Amino acid sequence: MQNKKIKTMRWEWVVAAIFVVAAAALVALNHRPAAAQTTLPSEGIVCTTSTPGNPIFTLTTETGYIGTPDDNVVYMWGYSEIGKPFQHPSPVLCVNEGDNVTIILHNTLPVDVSIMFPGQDNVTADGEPVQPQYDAGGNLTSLTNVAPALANGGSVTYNFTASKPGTFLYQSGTDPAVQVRMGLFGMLVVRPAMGANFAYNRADSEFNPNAEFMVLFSEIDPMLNQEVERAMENNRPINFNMDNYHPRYWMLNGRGFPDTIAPNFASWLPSQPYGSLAVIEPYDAISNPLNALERFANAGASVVPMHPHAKNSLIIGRDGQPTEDINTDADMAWEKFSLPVGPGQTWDGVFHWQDVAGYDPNVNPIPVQIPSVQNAGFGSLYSGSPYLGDANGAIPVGTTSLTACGEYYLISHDHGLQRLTAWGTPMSGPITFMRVNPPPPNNCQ
Ligand SMILES: [Cu+2]
Repeated sequence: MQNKKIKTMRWEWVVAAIFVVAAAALVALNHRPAAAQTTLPSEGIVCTTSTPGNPIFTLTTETGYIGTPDDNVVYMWGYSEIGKPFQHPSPVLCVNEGDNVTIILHNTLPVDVSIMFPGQDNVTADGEPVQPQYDAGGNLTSLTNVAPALANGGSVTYNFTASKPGTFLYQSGTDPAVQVRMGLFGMLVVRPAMGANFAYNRADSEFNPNAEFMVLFSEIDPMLNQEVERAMENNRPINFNMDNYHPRYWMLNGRGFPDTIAPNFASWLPSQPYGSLAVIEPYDAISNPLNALERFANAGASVVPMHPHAKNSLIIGRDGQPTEDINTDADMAWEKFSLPVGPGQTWDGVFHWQDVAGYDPNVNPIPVQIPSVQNAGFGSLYSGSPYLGDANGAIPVGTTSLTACGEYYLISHDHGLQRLTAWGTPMSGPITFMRVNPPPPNNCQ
Protein backbone atom coordinates (compact mmCIF):
# COMPACT_ATOMS: atom_id res chain seq x y z
CA MET A 1 0.00 0.00 0.00
CA GLN A 2 2.73 2.36 0.98
CA ASN A 3 4.44 1.82 -2.36
CA LYS A 4 1.25 2.42 -4.24
CA LYS A 5 0.70 5.72 -2.51
CA ILE A 6 4.18 6.90 -3.33
CA LYS A 7 3.63 5.92 -6.94
CA THR A 8 0.34 7.84 -7.13
CA MET A 9 1.87 10.93 -5.62
CA ARG A 10 4.74 10.68 -8.02
CA TRP A 11 2.36 10.69 -10.95
CA GLU A 12 0.57 13.76 -9.71
CA TRP A 13 3.91 15.45 -9.34
CA VAL A 14 4.96 14.24 -12.76
CA VAL A 15 1.90 15.78 -14.41
CA ALA A 16 2.40 18.99 -12.45
CA ALA A 17 6.03 19.13 -13.47
CA ILE A 18 5.18 18.66 -17.13
CA PHE A 19 2.84 21.61 -17.05
CA VAL A 20 5.21 23.83 -15.10
CA VAL A 21 7.95 23.24 -17.64
CA ALA A 22 5.54 23.48 -20.56
CA ALA A 23 4.14 26.73 -19.23
CA ALA A 24 7.60 28.25 -18.94
CA ALA A 25 8.58 27.05 -22.38
CA LEU A 26 5.39 28.23 -24.00
CA VAL A 27 5.69 31.66 -22.45
CA ALA A 28 9.18 31.84 -23.96
CA LEU A 29 7.72 30.65 -27.23
CA ASN A 30 5.04 33.34 -27.21
CA HIS A 31 7.70 35.98 -26.71
CA ARG A 32 10.06 34.90 -29.40
CA PRO A 33 11.64 37.89 -31.10
CA ALA A 34 10.46 38.94 -34.52
CA ALA A 35 14.05 38.71 -35.72
CA ALA A 36 13.86 34.94 -35.34
CA GLN A 37 11.21 34.73 -38.05
CA THR A 38 12.50 33.56 -41.40
CA THR A 39 10.92 32.21 -44.51
CA LEU A 40 11.52 28.76 -43.05
CA PRO A 41 8.65 27.38 -40.98
CA SER A 42 8.83 27.88 -37.22
CA GLU A 43 7.13 24.51 -36.77
CA GLY A 44 7.04 21.39 -38.92
CA ILE A 45 9.58 19.51 -40.96
CA VAL A 46 12.41 21.56 -42.47
CA CYS A 47 13.57 20.05 -45.75
CA THR A 48 17.01 20.51 -47.24
CA THR A 49 16.51 20.27 -50.99
CA SER A 50 18.55 20.49 -54.16
CA THR A 51 17.94 20.55 -57.90
CA PRO A 52 14.82 18.46 -58.69
CA GLY A 53 15.63 15.49 -60.90
CA ASN A 54 19.35 15.48 -60.10
CA PRO A 55 19.74 16.68 -56.51
CA ILE A 56 23.33 16.94 -55.29
CA PHE A 57 24.01 17.26 -51.58
CA THR A 58 27.55 17.99 -50.46
CA LEU A 59 27.91 16.99 -46.83
CA THR A 60 30.91 17.61 -44.60
CA THR A 61 31.51 16.01 -41.24
CA GLU A 62 31.56 18.66 -38.54
CA THR A 63 32.10 18.60 -34.81
CA GLY A 64 30.24 20.77 -32.33
CA TYR A 65 28.25 20.94 -29.14
CA ILE A 66 24.60 20.63 -28.28
CA GLY A 67 22.75 21.84 -25.21
CA THR A 68 20.74 19.53 -22.99
CA PRO A 69 17.86 20.47 -20.67
CA ASP A 70 20.02 19.99 -17.57
CA ASP A 71 22.29 22.80 -18.85
CA ASN A 72 24.99 20.37 -19.91
CA VAL A 73 26.79 20.66 -23.25
CA VAL A 74 27.67 17.52 -25.18
CA TYR A 75 30.32 17.13 -27.87
CA MET A 76 28.86 15.64 -31.07
CA TRP A 77 29.64 14.81 -34.67
CA GLY A 78 27.33 15.51 -37.58
CA TYR A 79 26.97 15.77 -41.32
CA SER A 80 26.42 19.39 -42.40
CA GLU A 81 25.83 20.96 -45.76
CA ILE A 82 29.16 22.19 -47.07
CA GLY A 83 30.01 25.66 -45.79
CA LYS A 84 27.46 25.45 -42.98
CA PRO A 85 28.27 24.97 -39.31
CA PHE A 86 27.71 21.84 -37.27
CA GLN A 87 24.09 20.92 -36.69
CA HIS A 88 22.31 18.12 -34.85
CA PRO A 89 20.66 16.05 -36.14
CA SER A 90 22.06 16.16 -39.65
CA PRO A 91 19.99 17.86 -42.39
CA VAL A 92 16.62 16.42 -43.45
CA LEU A 93 17.25 15.54 -47.09
CA CYS A 94 14.07 15.70 -49.18
CA VAL A 95 14.02 14.36 -52.74
CA ASN A 96 11.41 13.22 -55.21
CA GLU A 97 10.69 9.69 -56.39
CA GLY A 98 12.77 8.97 -59.48
CA ASP A 99 15.44 11.54 -58.64
CA ASN A 100 19.05 10.66 -59.41
CA VAL A 101 20.47 11.51 -55.97
CA THR A 102 24.15 12.33 -55.49
CA ILE A 103 25.65 12.76 -52.04
CA ILE A 104 29.26 13.87 -51.81
CA LEU A 105 30.74 13.21 -48.37
CA HIS A 106 33.83 15.16 -47.29
CA ASN A 107 35.49 13.79 -44.19
CA THR A 108 37.18 16.17 -41.76
CA LEU A 109 37.51 13.62 -38.94
CA PRO A 110 40.65 11.60 -38.13
CA VAL A 111 38.71 8.34 -38.63
CA ASP A 112 37.08 6.86 -41.73
CA VAL A 113 33.37 7.67 -42.03
CA SER A 114 30.61 6.72 -44.44
CA ILE A 115 26.90 7.04 -45.14
CA MET A 116 24.48 4.15 -45.49
CA PHE A 117 21.09 4.60 -47.11
CA PRO A 118 18.86 1.85 -45.68
CA GLY A 119 15.93 1.17 -48.00
CA GLN A 120 17.59 2.55 -51.15
CA ASP A 121 18.42 0.15 -53.98
CA ASN A 122 21.52 0.08 -56.18
CA VAL A 123 23.57 2.60 -54.21
CA THR A 124 26.98 3.24 -55.71
CA ALA A 125 30.13 4.74 -54.19
CA ASP A 126 32.46 6.49 -56.63
CA GLY A 127 30.60 4.69 -59.41
CA GLU A 128 30.92 1.16 -58.00
CA PRO A 129 28.21 -0.82 -56.15
CA VAL A 130 28.56 -0.24 -52.42
CA GLN A 131 29.90 -3.15 -50.44
CA PRO A 132 31.20 -3.95 -46.97
CA GLN A 133 34.82 -3.06 -46.36
CA TYR A 134 37.42 -5.42 -44.85
CA ASP A 135 40.98 -4.94 -43.68
CA ALA A 136 43.90 -7.04 -44.87
CA GLY A 137 43.14 -9.61 -42.18
CA GLY A 138 39.57 -10.07 -43.41
CA ASN A 139 37.99 -8.16 -40.52
CA LEU A 140 34.92 -6.07 -41.28
CA THR A 141 35.86 -2.39 -41.02
CA SER A 142 32.74 -0.74 -42.45
CA LEU A 143 29.30 -1.78 -43.65
CA THR A 144 29.76 0.40 -46.74
CA ASN A 145 32.37 2.33 -48.70
CA VAL A 146 34.09 5.02 -46.70
CA ALA A 147 35.40 8.53 -47.04
CA PRO A 148 38.91 7.95 -45.73
CA ALA A 149 40.32 9.98 -42.89
CA LEU A 150 41.21 13.54 -43.92
CA ALA A 151 44.95 12.89 -44.09
CA ASN A 152 44.26 10.24 -46.73
CA GLY A 153 42.16 12.32 -49.05
CA GLY A 154 38.80 12.37 -47.45
CA SER A 155 35.80 12.11 -49.79
CA VAL A 156 33.43 9.65 -51.41
CA THR A 157 30.48 10.18 -53.74
CA TYR A 158 27.35 8.10 -53.27
CA ASN A 159 24.63 7.87 -55.88
CA PHE A 160 21.24 6.18 -56.09
CA THR A 161 17.89 6.56 -57.76
CA ALA A 162 15.19 7.31 -55.20
CA SER A 163 12.90 4.58 -56.48
CA LYS A 164 10.46 4.32 -53.57
CA PRO A 165 8.65 7.08 -51.70
CA GLY A 166 8.66 7.10 -47.94
CA THR A 167 10.54 8.01 -44.77
CA PHE A 168 14.11 6.75 -44.38
CA LEU A 169 17.21 7.24 -42.28
CA TYR A 170 20.72 7.87 -43.50
CA GLN A 171 23.57 7.16 -41.13
CA SER A 172 27.19 6.17 -40.79
CA GLY A 173 27.93 2.55 -41.71
CA THR A 174 31.40 2.77 -40.18
CA ASP A 175 31.78 1.88 -36.51
CA PRO A 176 28.08 2.73 -36.19
CA ALA A 177 27.97 1.85 -32.50
CA VAL A 178 30.10 4.95 -31.97
CA GLN A 179 29.52 7.09 -35.05
CA VAL A 180 25.71 6.96 -35.19
CA ARG A 181 25.58 7.69 -31.45
CA MET A 182 27.96 10.60 -32.01
CA GLY A 183 25.34 12.09 -34.35
CA LEU A 184 26.16 10.88 -37.85
CA PHE A 185 22.52 10.35 -38.84
CA GLY A 186 19.63 12.18 -40.41
CA MET A 187 16.26 11.70 -42.09
CA LEU A 188 15.73 11.16 -45.80
CA VAL A 189 12.28 11.85 -47.25
CA VAL A 190 11.36 10.60 -50.71
CA ARG A 191 8.21 12.31 -51.99
CA PRO A 192 6.04 10.22 -54.31
CA ALA A 193 5.39 10.85 -57.99
CA MET A 194 1.75 11.47 -57.04
CA GLY A 195 2.79 14.77 -55.42
CA ALA A 196 4.45 16.37 -52.42
CA ASN A 197 1.17 16.39 -50.48
CA PHE A 198 1.02 12.58 -50.55
CA ALA A 199 3.11 10.26 -48.37
CA TYR A 200 2.92 7.42 -50.90
CA ASN A 201 1.47 6.83 -54.36
CA ARG A 202 -1.95 6.32 -52.86
CA ALA A 203 -4.80 8.82 -52.95
CA ASP A 204 -5.59 7.98 -49.31
CA SER A 205 -2.09 9.07 -48.21
CA GLU A 206 -2.82 12.74 -48.92
CA PHE A 207 -1.94 15.05 -46.04
CA ASN A 208 -2.00 18.75 -45.24
CA PRO A 209 1.39 20.03 -46.46
CA ASN A 210 1.27 22.73 -43.76
CA ALA A 211 1.09 20.01 -41.11
CA GLU A 212 4.03 17.68 -41.78
CA PHE A 213 6.21 16.86 -38.77
CA MET A 214 9.45 15.01 -38.07
CA VAL A 215 9.81 12.90 -34.92
CA LEU A 216 13.36 11.55 -34.86
CA PHE A 217 14.51 9.62 -31.78
CA SER A 218 18.10 9.20 -30.62
CA GLU A 219 20.09 8.69 -27.43
CA ILE A 220 23.35 9.89 -25.90
CA ASP A 221 25.77 8.46 -23.36
CA PRO A 222 27.81 11.58 -22.58
CA MET A 223 30.68 9.41 -21.30
CA LEU A 224 31.15 8.08 -24.83
CA ASN A 225 31.07 11.60 -26.27
CA GLN A 226 33.56 12.82 -23.69
CA GLU A 227 35.96 9.98 -24.51
CA VAL A 228 35.66 10.74 -28.25
CA GLU A 229 36.37 14.42 -27.58
CA ARG A 230 39.44 13.61 -25.48
CA ALA A 231 40.71 11.18 -28.11
CA MET A 232 40.33 13.88 -30.77
CA GLU A 233 42.09 16.49 -28.62
CA ASN A 234 44.99 14.17 -27.84
CA ASN A 235 45.23 12.66 -31.29
CA ARG A 236 44.84 9.12 -30.03
CA PRO A 237 42.42 6.26 -30.80
CA ILE A 238 38.97 6.20 -29.18
CA ASN A 239 39.06 3.86 -26.21
CA PHE A 240 35.53 3.22 -24.96
CA ASN A 241 34.23 -0.14 -23.77
CA MET A 242 30.75 -0.39 -25.29
CA ASP A 243 29.83 -2.87 -22.53
CA ASN A 244 29.71 0.25 -20.37
CA TYR A 245 27.49 2.16 -22.79
CA HIS A 246 24.63 3.66 -20.82
CA PRO A 247 22.55 6.49 -22.30
CA ARG A 248 21.75 9.41 -20.03
CA TYR A 249 19.86 11.46 -22.60
CA TRP A 250 17.10 10.50 -25.01
CA MET A 251 16.40 13.06 -27.67
CA LEU A 252 13.63 14.03 -30.03
CA ASN A 253 14.83 15.81 -33.18
CA GLY A 254 18.14 16.26 -31.34
CA ARG A 255 16.59 18.12 -28.42
CA GLY A 256 15.26 17.21 -24.99
CA PHE A 257 12.03 18.60 -23.58
CA PRO A 258 11.25 21.48 -23.07
CA ASP A 259 13.57 22.50 -25.93
CA THR A 260 11.61 20.08 -28.14
CA ILE A 261 8.67 22.48 -28.32
CA ALA A 262 10.74 25.58 -29.04
CA PRO A 263 10.49 26.77 -32.66
CA ASN A 264 12.71 25.57 -35.46
CA PHE A 265 15.98 27.57 -35.44
CA ALA A 266 15.41 28.86 -31.89
CA SER A 267 18.19 31.34 -31.23
CA TRP A 268 19.14 29.71 -27.92
CA LEU A 269 19.70 26.33 -29.62
CA PRO A 270 22.09 27.40 -32.38
CA SER A 271 23.18 23.89 -33.40
CA GLN A 272 19.84 22.11 -32.80
CA PRO A 273 17.58 23.57 -35.50
CA TYR A 274 14.61 21.21 -35.41
CA GLY A 275 11.63 21.59 -33.07
CA SER A 276 8.86 19.02 -32.80
CA LEU A 277 5.76 20.95 -31.70
CA ALA A 278 2.93 19.74 -33.94
CA VAL A 279 0.67 22.70 -34.74
CA ILE A 280 -2.69 21.85 -36.28
CA GLU A 281 -6.26 23.11 -36.44
CA PRO A 282 -9.37 21.07 -35.64
CA TYR A 283 -10.64 18.77 -38.36
CA ASP A 284 -13.42 20.22 -40.47
CA ALA A 285 -14.94 18.34 -43.39
CA ILE A 286 -14.94 21.49 -45.54
CA SER A 287 -12.30 23.92 -44.31
CA ASN A 288 -9.69 21.51 -42.89
CA PRO A 289 -10.36 18.00 -44.22
CA LEU A 290 -6.78 16.74 -44.55
CA ASN A 291 -4.77 14.82 -41.98
CA ALA A 292 -1.48 15.94 -40.50
CA LEU A 293 1.50 13.65 -41.14
CA GLU A 294 4.14 12.61 -38.64
CA ARG A 295 7.31 10.94 -39.91
CA PHE A 296 8.82 8.90 -37.07
CA ALA A 297 12.33 7.45 -37.19
CA ASN A 298 14.53 5.90 -34.54
CA ALA A 299 18.32 6.32 -34.71
CA GLY A 300 18.70 5.08 -31.12
CA ALA A 301 19.15 1.57 -29.75
CA SER A 302 15.90 1.03 -27.85
CA VAL A 303 12.28 0.77 -28.94
CA VAL A 304 10.42 4.03 -28.37
CA PRO A 305 6.69 3.51 -27.72
CA MET A 306 5.61 7.02 -28.60
CA HIS A 307 2.27 8.02 -27.17
CA PRO A 308 0.41 10.96 -28.64
CA HIS A 309 -2.37 11.86 -26.20
CA ALA A 310 -5.91 12.57 -27.38
CA LYS A 311 -5.34 11.25 -30.85
CA ASN A 312 -4.52 7.91 -32.40
CA SER A 313 -2.18 7.73 -35.33
CA LEU A 314 -3.35 5.98 -38.47
CA ILE A 315 -0.25 4.05 -39.56
CA ILE A 316 0.02 4.42 -43.32
CA GLY A 317 3.63 3.33 -43.77
CA ARG A 318 6.58 1.65 -42.14
CA ASP A 319 10.19 1.49 -43.27
CA GLY A 320 9.36 3.24 -46.53
CA GLN A 321 6.56 0.82 -47.43
CA PRO A 322 2.90 1.84 -47.54
CA THR A 323 0.70 -0.32 -45.31
CA GLU A 324 -1.17 -2.03 -48.11
CA ASP A 325 -1.92 -5.59 -49.22
CA ILE A 326 1.06 -6.80 -51.20
CA ASN A 327 -1.16 -8.41 -53.86
CA THR A 328 -4.23 -6.22 -54.09
CA ASP A 329 -2.85 -2.87 -52.85
CA ALA A 330 -5.86 -2.74 -50.52
CA ASP A 331 -5.45 -0.24 -47.70
CA MET A 332 -4.08 -1.99 -44.58
CA ALA A 333 -3.56 1.13 -42.45
CA TRP A 334 -4.41 0.67 -38.80
CA GLU A 335 -5.05 2.91 -35.83
CA LYS A 336 -2.36 2.95 -33.18
CA PHE A 337 -2.58 4.34 -29.66
CA SER A 338 1.13 3.90 -28.90
CA LEU A 339 3.71 3.66 -31.69
CA PRO A 340 6.59 1.33 -30.83
CA VAL A 341 9.25 2.67 -33.21
CA GLY A 342 12.10 0.18 -33.17
CA PRO A 343 15.79 0.98 -33.65
CA GLY A 344 16.40 1.75 -37.30
CA GLN A 345 12.69 1.80 -38.10
CA THR A 346 10.57 4.52 -39.62
CA TRP A 347 6.81 4.88 -39.22
CA ASP A 348 4.44 7.22 -41.03
CA GLY A 349 1.34 8.20 -39.08
CA VAL A 350 -1.46 10.55 -40.01
CA PHE A 351 -3.79 12.13 -37.51
CA HIS A 352 -6.29 14.86 -36.90
CA TRP A 353 -7.98 16.34 -33.87
CA GLN A 354 -11.75 16.37 -33.92
CA ASP A 355 -13.99 18.59 -31.86
CA VAL A 356 -16.36 15.74 -30.99
CA ALA A 357 -17.80 17.59 -28.00
CA GLY A 358 -18.93 20.48 -30.23
CA TYR A 359 -17.25 23.10 -28.07
CA ASP A 360 -19.12 26.37 -28.23
CA PRO A 361 -19.33 28.81 -25.35
CA ASN A 362 -22.75 30.06 -26.52
CA VAL A 363 -24.74 27.07 -27.71
CA ASN A 364 -22.96 24.32 -25.78
CA PRO A 365 -21.94 25.86 -22.49
CA ILE A 366 -20.06 23.67 -20.09
CA PRO A 367 -20.04 24.79 -16.49
CA VAL A 368 -16.46 25.23 -15.42
CA GLN A 369 -15.20 24.83 -11.92
CA ILE A 370 -12.55 27.51 -11.66
CA PRO A 371 -9.58 25.94 -9.88
CA SER A 372 -8.74 27.36 -6.52
CA VAL A 373 -5.70 29.60 -6.40
CA GLN A 374 -3.92 26.81 -4.56
CA ASN A 375 -4.39 24.47 -7.49
CA ALA A 376 -3.79 27.13 -10.15
CA GLY A 377 -0.09 27.43 -9.39
CA PHE A 378 0.82 25.98 -12.75
CA GLY A 379 -2.30 27.17 -14.55
CA SER A 380 -1.14 30.44 -16.01
CA LEU A 381 -1.97 29.17 -19.49
CA TYR A 382 -5.56 28.38 -18.56
CA SER A 383 -8.06 30.69 -20.21
CA GLY A 384 -10.86 30.15 -17.72
CA SER A 385 -12.96 28.44 -20.38
CA PRO A 386 -12.94 24.93 -21.81
CA TYR A 387 -13.71 26.27 -25.25
CA LEU A 388 -11.14 26.22 -27.97
CA GLY A 389 -11.00 29.77 -29.28
CA ASP A 390 -12.49 31.41 -26.22
CA ALA A 391 -9.36 32.60 -24.52
CA ASN A 392 -10.86 35.80 -23.22
CA GLY A 393 -13.08 34.45 -20.49
CA ALA A 394 -12.52 35.23 -16.86
CA ILE A 395 -9.22 33.89 -15.67
CA PRO A 396 -8.68 32.33 -12.30
CA VAL A 397 -7.56 34.57 -9.50
CA GLY A 398 -3.81 34.62 -9.22
CA THR A 399 -3.02 33.80 -12.84
CA THR A 400 -1.24 36.30 -14.98
CA SER A 401 -1.54 35.18 -18.58
CA LEU A 402 -3.80 33.44 -21.06
CA THR A 403 -3.18 31.02 -23.82
CA ALA A 404 -1.91 32.92 -26.83
CA CYS A 405 -5.12 32.51 -28.86
CA GLY A 406 -7.28 29.98 -27.06
CA GLU A 407 -5.32 26.97 -28.25
CA TYR A 408 -5.07 23.53 -26.63
CA TYR A 409 -1.85 21.74 -25.81
CA LEU A 410 -1.77 17.96 -25.71
CA ILE A 411 1.28 15.96 -24.75
CA SER A 412 3.07 13.30 -26.83
CA HIS A 413 5.80 11.33 -25.11
CA ASP A 414 7.91 8.21 -25.01
CA HIS A 415 6.08 5.68 -22.85
CA GLY A 416 9.42 4.27 -21.76
CA LEU A 417 9.04 6.62 -18.81
CA GLN A 418 12.52 5.85 -17.49
CA ARG A 419 13.83 7.71 -20.53
CA LEU A 420 11.99 10.95 -19.68
CA THR A 421 15.12 12.36 -18.13
CA ALA A 422 18.20 14.44 -18.83
CA TRP A 423 20.90 12.63 -16.85
CA GLY A 424 18.68 12.47 -13.79
CA THR A 425 16.72 15.69 -14.31
CA PRO A 426 13.18 14.35 -14.57
CA MET A 427 10.44 15.18 -17.07
CA SER A 428 12.80 15.89 -19.88
CA GLY A 429 13.87 13.92 -22.93
CA PRO A 430 11.44 12.63 -25.58
CA ILE A 431 8.38 14.70 -24.70
CA THR A 432 6.69 17.05 -27.11
CA PHE A 433 3.28 18.63 -27.57
CA MET A 434 0.54 19.02 -30.12
CA ARG A 435 -0.89 22.51 -30.30
CA VAL A 436 -4.47 22.72 -31.60
CA ASN A 437 -5.23 26.23 -32.74
CA PRO A 438 -8.86 27.32 -32.92
CA PRO A 439 -10.28 27.40 -36.43
CA PRO A 440 -9.78 30.64 -38.36
CA PRO A 441 -10.42 33.43 -37.92
CA ASN A 442 -8.18 33.39 -34.87
CA ASN A 443 -5.44 35.49 -33.36
CA CYS A 444 -2.86 32.72 -33.50
CA GLN A 445 0.60 33.80 -34.60
CU1 LIG B 1 1.03 8.84 -22.41
